[in-house]
Amino acid sequence: MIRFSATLSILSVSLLLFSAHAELAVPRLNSVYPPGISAGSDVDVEVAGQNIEEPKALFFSHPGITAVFVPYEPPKDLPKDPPKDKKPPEPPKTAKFKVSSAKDVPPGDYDVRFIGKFGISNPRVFVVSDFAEALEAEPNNEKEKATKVPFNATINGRIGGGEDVDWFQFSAKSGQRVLIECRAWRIDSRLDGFMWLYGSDGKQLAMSQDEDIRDEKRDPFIDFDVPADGEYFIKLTDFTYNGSPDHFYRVSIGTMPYLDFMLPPGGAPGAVVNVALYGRNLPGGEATDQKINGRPLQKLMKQIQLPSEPELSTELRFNGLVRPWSAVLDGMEVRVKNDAGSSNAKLLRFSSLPPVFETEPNNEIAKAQRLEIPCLVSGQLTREDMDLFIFTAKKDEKFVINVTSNRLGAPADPDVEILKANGDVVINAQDIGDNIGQLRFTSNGRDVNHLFTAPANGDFIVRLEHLFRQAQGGPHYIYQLEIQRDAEPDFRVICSPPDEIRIDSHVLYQGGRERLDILIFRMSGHNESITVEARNLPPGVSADPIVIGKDVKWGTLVVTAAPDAAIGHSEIQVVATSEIKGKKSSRKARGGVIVWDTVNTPALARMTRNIMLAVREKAPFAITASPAEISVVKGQTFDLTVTLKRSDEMPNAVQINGAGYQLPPNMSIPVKSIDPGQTEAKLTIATEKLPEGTYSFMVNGDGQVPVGKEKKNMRCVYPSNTVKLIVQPKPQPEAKK
Ligand SMILES: [Ca+2]
Ligand SMILES: [Ca+2]
Ligand SMILES: [Ca+2]
Ligand SMILES: [Ca+2]
Repeated sequence: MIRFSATLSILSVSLLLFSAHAELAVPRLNSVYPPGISAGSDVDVEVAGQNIEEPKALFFSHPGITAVFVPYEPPKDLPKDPPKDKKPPEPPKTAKFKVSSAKDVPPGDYDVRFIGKFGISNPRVFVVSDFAEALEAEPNNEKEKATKVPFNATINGRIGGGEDVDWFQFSAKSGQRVLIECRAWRIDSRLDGFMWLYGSDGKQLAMSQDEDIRDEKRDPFIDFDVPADGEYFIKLTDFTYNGSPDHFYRVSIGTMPYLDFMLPPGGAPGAVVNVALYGRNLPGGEATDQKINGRPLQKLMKQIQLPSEPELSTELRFNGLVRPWSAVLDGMEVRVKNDAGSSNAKLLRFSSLPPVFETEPNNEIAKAQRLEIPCLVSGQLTREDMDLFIFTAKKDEKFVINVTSNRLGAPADPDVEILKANGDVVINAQDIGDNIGQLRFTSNGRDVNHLFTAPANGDFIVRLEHLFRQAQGGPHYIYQLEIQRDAEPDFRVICSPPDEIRIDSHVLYQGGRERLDILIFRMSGHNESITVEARNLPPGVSADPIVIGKDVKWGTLVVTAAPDAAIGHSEIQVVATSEIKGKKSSRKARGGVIVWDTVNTPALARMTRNIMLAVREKAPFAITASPAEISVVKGQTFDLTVTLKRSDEMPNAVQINGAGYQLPPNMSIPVKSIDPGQTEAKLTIATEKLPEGTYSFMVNGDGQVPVGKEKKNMRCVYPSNTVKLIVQPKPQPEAKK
């Protein structure tokens, strides 16, 4: 039961009403170690997770990365005398693969998924770099046993159990600006890193717990000027002294470039944009007086051509981390490269509004910057800064005021007030409360998107500041402020596996059905119905298009596999089409997944780089609802016949219900049981409370399936086919006076 309520209290109540989606075992990928590779090389990786029996392949989101399964061979040199005080650890369920990356794979984060007996897994990040790569070597818990690592390289390691500490030693030269960046939390690890830097004399030179990436405040970063030629030492551990194979990390050490932010952080599709990149070790970068945490920034101008193709300019192509609240943006990534290698990625956002830069001073009403609407202002919120803008409105004109800052990766918490010209506050705009995915893809955030209706003719002022401006702020607190009249409605779409609180993937059984859950961002008042269809489905798999009704933000596309559909996996496309100002427009769905399980708080989730579907053997049961298309006058009831097809191993009852997913507004599905020996149930459904319109819905089949040799019952919930329902208006009665 998904509800789009804004308050947490209702959210937690509604939680009691839905449970995790139940299905047969699907592979669950927890870690791939090492979690990265240098382009043009190969490496043996260890894959750990659950239900990873009979490994077949790894699938990467870039075709230049491939893997071959390496069958298990027992170690030849088992220790003869294991320590008596320690029990030997349970042998982990792991699989080995040899992974290769082609030379031309661009540096970035890619998705890797495991494929085995039970289908395809969730993704994990797999990084391709243009640095040398190395592995930590235990024991390295003391400075004296530090792993010696190359310079301008990335070290892959894990913080294991038992308060593991990892020490590294590297050589650096006087005058070098050395950046030490740990990436863990941002590449799906559980590590909350804590990092120190020491000279060879044991003197602590720097320490970092987490850097200014506000929502990803878990990965340490050290930037230091090498005082003298010599050996330097890094100590890394988990902040809470946790550890496990899931606490993997990558630490890069060297003079590679690092991008902090860029201005403007976007441009119009098809345009050539002159962007000022700010960062460290930038190739040809010039010094500036701007600093972050006391460290000076360089500036580098770069001309960037933005794509003009409509399909590209409504996509987000970014081989870095994208959390749910940023998944609505469109854009591309920007990196720079110096002799040591490539930088991190920053998002360059697409927007076709006329660009403007903020002009300081603009901290008071008398100095508010005059704006012509529509426009997109790029600006910065330094400490104690306030940015005021003034524009003219007519009574009842509607403006969308959209501030994008946190969603661009800036640490700001933008706060917006709209004032009258005399300074009286008209509106204090709220943070974006739109949560399209509830716990599984929690999309509300700190940025602001406000629909403002002018209460009178005259000038109005937007006052923008960082919520904690007294204590925080800086050049990297960048933002984009968009103001437009009658903004064009639009929508973006996320496709997610069905489980709402646990790691999950799209796995379908021959002769069975499964859900692809569709979550909708409706922007600038978009409320039209949306048709969603799947393309590039594997042979033998089909999906009827669904209609997501006006204003509805959630739908379920059902994929059905023929009994003889080929076992395998493929990348699929999910496309949503709707009207924007009377014109049909299509948007490709983006993938969204849970990174780690949750119980009753928002799951750590992220966008994926593709949507994958696997087919495997024989569904335990499947239900079919008929008729598949119904037209009814509002107020009438209609009948639905649900037929059940069981596999030979499945003799049990199946309950038919409408729980755990979004039904058309005010519709309810009566609960019925199809008992052992029976194959059919009849449902009568009322339409009195349904708004007129076209809807798609499905019913659930919920049954206990005997699994394995012991025939242990396992609860499985599978959807029926999609039923299309058209609710016609009631005939108008004679008007009564
Ligand atoms: Ca370690
Ligand atoms: Ca260690
Ligand atoms: Ca400013
Ligand atoms: Ca200002």
